[in-house]
Amino acid sequence: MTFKPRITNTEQRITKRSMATALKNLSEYNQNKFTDISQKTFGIVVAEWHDDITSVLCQGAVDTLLKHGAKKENIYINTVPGSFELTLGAQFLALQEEIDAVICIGVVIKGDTKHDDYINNAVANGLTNVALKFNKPVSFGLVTTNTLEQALERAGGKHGNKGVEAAAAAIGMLSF
Ligand code: RBF
Repeated sequence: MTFKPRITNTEQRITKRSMATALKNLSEYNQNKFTDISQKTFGIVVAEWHDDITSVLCQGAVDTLLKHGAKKENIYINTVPGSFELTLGAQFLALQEEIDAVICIGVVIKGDTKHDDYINNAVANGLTNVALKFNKPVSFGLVTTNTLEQALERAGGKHGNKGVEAAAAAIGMLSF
């Protein structure tokens, strides 16, 4: 069986798309190609470490899903102790047939030791594996910063809200 991809206007996508960058700080994304998500079900996994920040990221993700037509009753939010546990949390959700996409949210702040490297790499690899294993979008809303201030800037501050972008990425992949 051959798979014929739908051709999209790449140029338009590239010029219109602008996640937070040094030049453009607010969370923006190309919603032109978003599919109808009114019947889609989302699972959000949120780490409890730095929960004052992860809760803001989670709210950003939920608001974005609702803004684009998801139904409140089709959004499931689960917490895990820390970001390291996001991978298994994502797998638990991806296993559920009714869940169409998983959004993972955490904040890892660099400390005196290399814990952040281990956690961040494990989460990046782990979430990639879950997405490929279950053939479902699993988005990486992990804020990895050197300082608390930098994390706050990415949770509704001058660098936007990475929860918004994680939700937009999940919708974007459902629209693939
Ligand atoms: N979890 C986070 O989500 N963010 C952190 O910044 C974070 N820092 C940690 C620092 C150290 C030294 C350790 C041991 C754990 C940290 N965790 C953090 C928790 C980690 O993600 C996980 O929940 C625990 O290691 C238990 O598996």
